[in-house]
Amino acid sequence: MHAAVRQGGIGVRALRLTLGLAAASLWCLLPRMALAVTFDLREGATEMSRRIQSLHHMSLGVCVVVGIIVFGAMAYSVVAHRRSRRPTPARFHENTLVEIAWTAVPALIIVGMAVPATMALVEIEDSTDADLSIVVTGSQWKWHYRYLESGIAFYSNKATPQAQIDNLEPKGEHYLLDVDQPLVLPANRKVRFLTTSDDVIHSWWAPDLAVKQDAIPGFINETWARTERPGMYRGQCAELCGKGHAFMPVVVEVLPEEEFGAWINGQRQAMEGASAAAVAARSRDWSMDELLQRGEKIFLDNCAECHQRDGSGQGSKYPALAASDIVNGPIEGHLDRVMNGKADTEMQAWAPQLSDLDLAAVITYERNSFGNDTGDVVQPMTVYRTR
Ligand SMILES: [Cu+2]
Repeated sequence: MHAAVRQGGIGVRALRLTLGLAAASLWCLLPRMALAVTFDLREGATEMSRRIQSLHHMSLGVCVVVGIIVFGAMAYSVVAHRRSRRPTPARFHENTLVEIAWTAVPALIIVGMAVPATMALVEIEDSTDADLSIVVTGSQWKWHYRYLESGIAFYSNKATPQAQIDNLEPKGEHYLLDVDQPLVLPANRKVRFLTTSDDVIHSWWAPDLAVKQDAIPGFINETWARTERPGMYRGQCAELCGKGHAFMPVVVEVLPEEEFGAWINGQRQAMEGASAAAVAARSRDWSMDELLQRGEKIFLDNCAECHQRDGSGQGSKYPALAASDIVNGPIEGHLDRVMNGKADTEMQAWAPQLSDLDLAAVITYERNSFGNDTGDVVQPMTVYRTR
């Protein structure tokens, strides 16, 4: 009798200690809650991104409550039933009620979490009734966007200057998260994304749009987003895709609907302007200086990442251009390599990506830089005829 009272007293003390510790740790954690917000899933700019965030909060809440109960019970049991207190343990087996409870309660919790999550997933997969469709193609290491309805298409290259990457300049605000031409979408419209790839597996990820879709060569994956708030949203490739993986940002600019219409018209005019400019570019001869100046920029934006700004390359995978046989050999061979790439290597075909003038400029630059001194001037017309 005496011993039972003593044991009961210790049990209550242990319980109080456990609860006290739990309360104290919660109290200590409170100031850190604000910090936790920065690590939270972001709210994003779509109804779906908010839904995903609240699903995450719900699941996290359930995990925290279950964790406190389970670890609290464990701590209590370890303290209250320690060997020094109960040298002779109780020996009982089976308790139907407890067994039903510990099966049924977790099952109910799982179903309670799975139902809303599955409903969200089904909706994410449903890209029917889209207002416009965009083919998103991953390409080492940039994204290409094609608007199916209007035919507008362009590459979206990283805009971070190579000098910032090489630590020659301080890093800008949107370091490696900036592109020359963002994907432009209308607000409040259901946009269907058809993702695929030119080479290896990439993943198009725009966190604020709650879209992360693998881009796989030979396959087309579908997803969609309806963005409510106009603005700039930034993301990146989310599937390790080679050396330039960190250098293919995703930037989405969401415009109010009427501005989007104007943007489409502007793009159409720009495409017409570009073909007129291409005709003008090849109808005259360009001087060495003009081509070198332009070529250096094209080289730094597109080639320096692999071949290095001084043309020294990086081992056999990214050959040096300085004293290279191809760069110093016949112009036709050099043109072929740059325009058509090399199979089974990361040297891609630049003919679809650069204009005649840009190709002429970069080839002229390579043939007359890094100690190469061919004296060759390659004209846009030569490139045009090679296409
Ligand atoms: Cu990647």
